[in-house]
Amino acid sequence: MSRPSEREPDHGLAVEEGKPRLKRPPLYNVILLNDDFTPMEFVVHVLEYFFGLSRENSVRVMLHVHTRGKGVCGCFSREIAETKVEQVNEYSRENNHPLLCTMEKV
Ligand code: TYC
Repeated sequence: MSRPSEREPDHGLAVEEGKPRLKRPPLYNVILLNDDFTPMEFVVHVLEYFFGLSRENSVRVMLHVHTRGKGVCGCFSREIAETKVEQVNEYSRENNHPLLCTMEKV
């Protein structure tokens, strides 16, 4: 509650301040999907180039996707996740690979 002051007299009214209702923006996992045709080396390169993963982590994520069907490349705000998905899908298309990237709310 704000206190009365000489500049802002309260005229005897007790006024409760509203709670600051700030919510953190939702986060999205960017997901890579497995397919039978994209070369493993291309997937590793995508993970290094677009997601800044080390070679070691890129190989780990690629093998996870290869064996489990899908895997998380990173976690971002909606706008950043959308941009990564578009960039990866466009890059894969340009290189004639069927690799697909998508996103899921965390
Ligand atoms: N399954 C692919 C192969 O055997 C490799 C691969 C891994 C493709 C991950 C896509 O997201 C992917 N060449």
